[in-house]
Amino acid sequence: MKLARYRLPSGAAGVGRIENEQLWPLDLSGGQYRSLFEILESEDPRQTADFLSRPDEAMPLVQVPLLPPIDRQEVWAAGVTYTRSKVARMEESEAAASCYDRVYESPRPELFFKATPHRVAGHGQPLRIRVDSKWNVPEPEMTLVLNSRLQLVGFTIGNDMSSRDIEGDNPLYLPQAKCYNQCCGLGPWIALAAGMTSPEDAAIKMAIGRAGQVVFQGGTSVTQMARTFDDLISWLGRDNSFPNGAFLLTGTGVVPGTEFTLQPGDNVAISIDGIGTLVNPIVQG
Ligand code: DO4
Ligand code: MG
Repeated sequence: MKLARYRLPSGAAGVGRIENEQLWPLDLSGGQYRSLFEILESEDPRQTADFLSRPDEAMPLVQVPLLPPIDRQEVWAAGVTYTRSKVARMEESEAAASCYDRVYESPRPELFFKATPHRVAGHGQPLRIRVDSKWNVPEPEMTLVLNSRLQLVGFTIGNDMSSRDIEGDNPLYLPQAKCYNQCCGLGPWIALAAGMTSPEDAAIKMAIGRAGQVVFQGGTSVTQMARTFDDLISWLGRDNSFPNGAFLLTGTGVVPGTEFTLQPGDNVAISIDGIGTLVNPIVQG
């Protein structure tokens, strides 16, 4: 089952279930479940969403303004979990090359804080290139949806926008290369884990469009990831609590060549098997 957040005509946010290209609103007026967060916190989110579904009020999905599928959660990310990312980091930063080599091999993964909900863009909403950066890429990442008990309750698509020149200049600049306004794409919705085959072998594809042409396309598979979902979650939860739940991007296995940089006006489409396709236009300034 897939759950989306969307904009109601009143301007408030609603939660809906996606079925056959339609959105079935969930009734959040009963008091017990008033938000996506509360549904994800429930004992069985799929059963809860089923109970709240209003199929008689179904709307064609194309007419629904989707919002990012996040309301209160923190967003974290793992890095250097695929060989392709390790090689790309070593190319962009001579000074720190051995750090990336070591983190790829060591038991402790690289985990970093990525975003708060207001820095996240949903399907169709713009993602940003930092105004002080000249070398930027999108990173297509399988993203885990965790409740406050760090249970894996769903999956979504993440775009970990990255400023390669800032990070490459000095690894201590990583938080600035990664975390700024509209730095993270999430969506188009959450595929609930219950009843779904765990996407441990899902294909991840990315295409970047510019002026009607595809200027980059690439892909990978979650099978290429050097770590498991459970391992990343257990490191995230070490002496760290998430009262509002968390999203965890699991790292990129797709990095365009060093000559490529995103430009304002580009369109980034990321597809992951079993979840869907997240599309975002790119802006700067
Ligand atoms: O070490 C920098 C971040 C790497 C990253 O974001 C990734 O591998 O996806
Ligand atoms: Mg990344």
